[in-house]
Amino acid sequence: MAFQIQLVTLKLFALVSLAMAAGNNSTASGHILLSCGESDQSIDDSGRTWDGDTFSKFALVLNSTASNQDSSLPSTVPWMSARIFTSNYTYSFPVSSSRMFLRLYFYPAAYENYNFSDAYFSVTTTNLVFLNEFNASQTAQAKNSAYLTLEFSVNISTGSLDLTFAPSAHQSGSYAFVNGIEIVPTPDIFTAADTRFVSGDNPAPFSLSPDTAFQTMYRLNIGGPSISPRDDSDFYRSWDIDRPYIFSDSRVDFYKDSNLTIEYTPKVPNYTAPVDVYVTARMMGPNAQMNLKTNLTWILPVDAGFSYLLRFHFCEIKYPITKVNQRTFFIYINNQTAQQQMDVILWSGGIGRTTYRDYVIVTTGSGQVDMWVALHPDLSSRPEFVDAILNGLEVFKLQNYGPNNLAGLNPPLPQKPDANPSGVGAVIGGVVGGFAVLLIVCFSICIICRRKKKIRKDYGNHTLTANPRHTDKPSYLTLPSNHCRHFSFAEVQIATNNFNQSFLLGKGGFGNVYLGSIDSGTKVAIKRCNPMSKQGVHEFHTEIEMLSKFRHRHLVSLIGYCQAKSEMILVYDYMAHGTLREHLYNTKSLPLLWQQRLEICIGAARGLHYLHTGSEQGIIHRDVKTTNILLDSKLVAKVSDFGLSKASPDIDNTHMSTAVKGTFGYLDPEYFRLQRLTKKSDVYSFGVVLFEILCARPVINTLLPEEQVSLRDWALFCRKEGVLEEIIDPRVKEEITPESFRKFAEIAEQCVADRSIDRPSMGDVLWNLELALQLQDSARYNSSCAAGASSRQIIEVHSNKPSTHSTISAAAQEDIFSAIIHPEGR
Ligand SMILES: *[C@@H]1O[C@H](CO)[C@@H](O)[C@H](O)[C@H]1NC(C)=O
Ligand SMILES: *[C@@H]1O[C@H](CO)[C@@H](O)[C@H](O)[C@H]1NC(C)=O
Ligand SMILES: *[C@@H]1O[C@H](CO)[C@@H](O)[C@H](O)[C@H]1NC(C)=O
Ligand SMILES: *[C@@H]1O[C@H](CO)[C@@H](O)[C@H](O)[C@H]1NC(C)=O
Ligand SMILES: *[C@@H]1O[C@H](CO)[C@@H](O)[C@H](O)[C@H]1NC(C)=O
Ligand SMILES: *[C@@H]1O[C@H](CO)[C@@H](O)[C@H](O)[C@H]1NC(C)=O
Ligand SMILES: *[C@@H]1O[C@H](CO)[C@@H](O)[C@H](O)[C@H]1NC(C)=O
Ligand SMILES: *[C@@H]1O[C@H](CO)[C@@H](O)[C@H](O)[C@H]1NC(C)=O
Ligand SMILES: *[C@@H]1O[C@H](CO)[C@@H](O)[C@H](O)[C@H]1NC(C)=O
Ligand SMILES: *[C@@H]1O[C@H](CO)[C@@H](O)[C@H](O)[C@H]1NC(C)=O
Ligand SMILES: CC(=O)N[C@H]1CO[C@H](CO)[C@@H](O)[C@@H]1O
Repeated sequence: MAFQIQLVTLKLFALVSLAMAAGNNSTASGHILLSCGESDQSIDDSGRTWDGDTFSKFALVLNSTASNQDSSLPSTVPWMSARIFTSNYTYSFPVSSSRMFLRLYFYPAAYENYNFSDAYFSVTTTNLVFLNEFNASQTAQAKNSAYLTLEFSVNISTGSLDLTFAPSAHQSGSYAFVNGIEIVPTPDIFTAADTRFVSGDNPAPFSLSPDTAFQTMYRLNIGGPSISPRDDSDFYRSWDIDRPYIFSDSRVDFYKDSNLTIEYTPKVPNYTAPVDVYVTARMMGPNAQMNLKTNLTWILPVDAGFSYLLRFHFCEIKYPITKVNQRTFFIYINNQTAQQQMDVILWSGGIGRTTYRDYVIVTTGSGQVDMWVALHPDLSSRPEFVDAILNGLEVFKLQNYGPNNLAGLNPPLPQKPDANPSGVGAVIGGVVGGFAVLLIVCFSICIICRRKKKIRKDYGNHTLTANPRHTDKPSYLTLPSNHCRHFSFAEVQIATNNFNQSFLLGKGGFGNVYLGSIDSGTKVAIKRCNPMSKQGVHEFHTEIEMLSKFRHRHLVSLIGYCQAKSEMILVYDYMAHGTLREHLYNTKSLPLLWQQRLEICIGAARGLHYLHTGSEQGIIHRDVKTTNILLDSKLVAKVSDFGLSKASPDIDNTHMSTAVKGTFGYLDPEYFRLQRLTKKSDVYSFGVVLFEILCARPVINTLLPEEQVSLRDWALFCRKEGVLEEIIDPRVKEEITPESFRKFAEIAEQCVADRSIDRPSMGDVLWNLELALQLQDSARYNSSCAAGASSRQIIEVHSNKPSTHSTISAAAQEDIFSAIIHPEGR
């Protein structure tokens, strides 16, 4: 028997090679399209050519034709002919080592003497189960379809894909069948992406193993028509309509503005998804108040006990949304926050440009469960529009490890949901459930590593109550006006207990900053400008104008001002943790962890990126330094001090000549030399900030030997000599991973390049800092998983109640965290 199977395999190998040589040149590229049970080439209704696989002289396998043709079949090829297997049979496809789509086509019908109810089988490769005890007829019925195309993505490294069809051993008289097999080589379209693992409200970076196998569960062209394989010429994928899965009432579909062309960016190659996916989208609709009351929700049934990768495709396609912070929203998966402040423009770089985001989530239990995908406006950065958008969605099931498995249970039939589970099913369910627990344990360890619990109350109290102008929600529909709250001098006196010295937070050339309290208890920082200071009336007005125009989570918020007699007073949100510098050196505060430093850098970079891109012209801050990056009670970074800021001139003329202002040590030498100010001047200063954070020393220290006086020059020198590690802050040396360090040093170096054209944009800096954070996190994840799985306590918690782990770890995190952020109860 074994000998015979071997023989068949060899024979087919030759046959497929032959077909490849004889067929069209698409096959030469590795694309295999096989109509099973056919002897000759045939062409389907969309014009694709299928090779036959007939070699019927082997009694083991039978070719057969379906006895009836369902009217919904898209084509007779490959659906009407089938290969029937009454015992195990292996197709062996010669493939070049790569990732590939494997598509199996099934039309469950009666084939001559074979009754469809006896088709019950598994499909496996040497090390992976694709389908187990598979009932094609039941699966198709559950999908309310006459036929099925199952798509898998596998990374084959052995030069041959051996596909075994095995009739069930648990049911006598069962047989296996298949109508078509397709193999399409693909590049690595999964593991290169920046993937987040969703758990609780705290998504963590996640890396997929390059050999993980996937099954496509859904591929939806959101808000648009279905797209047939012919129209997705890269990989012949099918994109379905999303209408059957929409749960919400408020949803509108859109087609792109006619004067817009879709543009792929280097990070999103054009094979990621066809243009037709991006030209249409679904949004919530024009009614802001309605949108705040609802979620835009899709419900997608999936197999429980697996992890899923969800890929969200985005592209802004309607004017006037062209800038960051015009539309930001939450992405929820299974009622957990996968993404806050999703801003399509921020990720894509502009209207008409494509982008996507990947999230991984675990489902528990067995059988089928509903996956909930929802979008909701996120107002925390005060976007212009209260809405959300989605252009495409793909959901992939990830293989379980242990026994490598992708097979779920047969889905229940719609009419009688409790019909199926046989003894076999229950056993599989148990085993699958077991893997799920293992998976969760591994992930949860990773999550415990994350100290910081994201706190989402921000928009509830901070934004809405801190600024009385914004208490009624529809005002978010318009850009904030130029007005902001006016305080009388008496109000300010009361708030600061008449500028009581014990309320003094800090002093500077500009004047004093006091802690104040307004509106019965809201803490504010009150800056009383010294009329004699260099920061005169002009700076005072610039600051008010900038801060009332530009509002963002990572820019300090101006609550109001007071201008009376000779007084110029500004009232800001209180930043409980003061300036970033206070946490770096010459301080009694506990040192910030490396991860916190990265998060602060990312926050500040986001704020600056917003300044640079958030308006038509963009704004140059001109005084980026660690004392102008403030930290709130949750250590969220906020860029402050806009007194020197300038609108950058129009896009064609990207510099402006102006009297040099700024802070020594952070000052762009090119600006100094040429008197030309560009956004890259801010990038330079930010690069100096990055070195300051890394090394925790002043940017100019005249007490040091001459070559070390300037931090920037000294750091570049050390980097050139390959000894930068030696001058980094000893307090983070242990924690920082080599990969994260390398990335961070590389960004900082690029930022402080002599010539502005060699410096990256703030958007690139932001992107790379996120990568540095991910490199820090994933190293942690790897080491903890390797060290990990022994944590019994966690195993027990998870096997009972999967949802409790975030609470437990969060509590543990909170302890550590509050010890760090409340040194001697500032
Ligand atoms: C092969 O491709 C050519 C064009 O490249 C096409 O004209 C021809 O019909 C194809 N052959 C088959 C059998 O599909
Ligand atoms: C298999 O296919 C060939 C050609 O299509 C046909 O002649 C033959 O009768 C088929 N065999 C069976 C068992 O259906
Ligand atoms: C298929 O099997 C079912 C029961 O197993 C039977 O009722 C039905 O008549 C059979 N159909 C054919 C075409 O043999
Ligand atoms: C497969 O499902 C069909 C219902 O679609 C059912 O009639 C049949 O008995 C099932 N076969 C097996 C082997 O469970
Ligand atoms: C057929 O294949 C299945 C699954 O691959 C295996 O469990 C079974 O032992 C095989 N049967 C024979 C007779 O080789
Ligand atoms: C396939 O897996 C190997 C390791 O098993 C990996 O090196 C390679 O990059 C992977 N290829 C793709 C396209 O994912
Ligand atoms: C495209 O058309 C919209 C109005 O439909 C307009 O606001 C926008 O400025 C136009 N853009 C270009 C580049 O022509
Ligand atoms: C994708 O881009 C490549 C070059 O980058 C080009 O050759 C190819 O035709 C493009 N494909 C599509 C579908 O636009
Ligand atoms: C999400 O919440 C809704 C109710 O708000 C609930 O019906 C649904 O079951 C939840 N989904 C999941 C996957 O927990
Ligand atoms: C939207 O979904 C999230 C997550 O399930 C839920 O917390 C929130 O209450 C929902 N909001 C509305 C308005 O339904
Ligand atoms: C069937 C067919 O068109 N085959 C051609 C594929 O391409 C090679 C060269 O790349 C030709 O030699 C074949 O004739």
